[in-house]
Amino acid sequence: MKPNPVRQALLAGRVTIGTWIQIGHPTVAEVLANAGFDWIAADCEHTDMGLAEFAAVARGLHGRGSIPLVRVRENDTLAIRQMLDLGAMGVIVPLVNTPEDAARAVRAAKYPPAGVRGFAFHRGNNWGVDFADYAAGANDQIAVVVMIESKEAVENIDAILAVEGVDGVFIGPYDMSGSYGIPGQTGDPIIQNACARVVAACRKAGKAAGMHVVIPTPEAIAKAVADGFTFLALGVDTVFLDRAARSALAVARG
Ligand code: 3PY
Ligand code: MG
Repeated sequence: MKPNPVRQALLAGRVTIGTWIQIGHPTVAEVLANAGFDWIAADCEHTDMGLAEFAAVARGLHGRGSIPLVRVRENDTLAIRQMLDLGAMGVIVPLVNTPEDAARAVRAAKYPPAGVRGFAFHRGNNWGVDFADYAAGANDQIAVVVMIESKEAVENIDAILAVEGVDGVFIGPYDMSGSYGIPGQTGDPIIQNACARVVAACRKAGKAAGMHVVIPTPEAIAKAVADGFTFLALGVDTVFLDRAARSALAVARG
């Protein structure tokens, strides 16, 4: 099984730059992969994307150099297993608030004895052609990233990072702001301090800190890098489309 450069970078503290897909169509995957992102995450938590749509996205990414990741629907054994079987090289698991939540996500993503993933012929192992190679390598190559997006998760950050198999965390700034009672106010010092606490804990644990720069202005990107995040998601397909369309229209109307 080929090494997964995203997992290697997560554990080595190297920066990777990805983006986020909400439109579950392979054309979107092709266009964004051609742009050169290191990884592309399909968002199955907040969209209508299901198994068939993710498979189509993964086919769009195939051979274009962007590693397919999935933000799974929820921290559920089957939700994680099926996406890995469809060829995801890593999962981003939402709303992980405790070390028990983190351990559940890791167990779902790993083959026995480390976890409870079931063996089968599937897209990830080339429909069984690469069964032995994939079965031997998957636990070391599949990335498990847990989302820190609540006050409870911030308070448990050291224990969550101590769970073996957690390769890094990814902050969800919007949910986090909601859990602190200030929805959408991601720049508030309360959220900024929570983020700094998470980054410091990741550094200490030797694991990656990720951030979704949902609206990727040059200032927002520079801030995420300066804040010490190494696993960076820039934008969302829908946001790119919206901003580019509005800006062209504003020029034409003006
Ligand atoms: C959040 O901000 O809560 C997110 O999940 C962003 O991806
Ligand atoms: Mg969220």
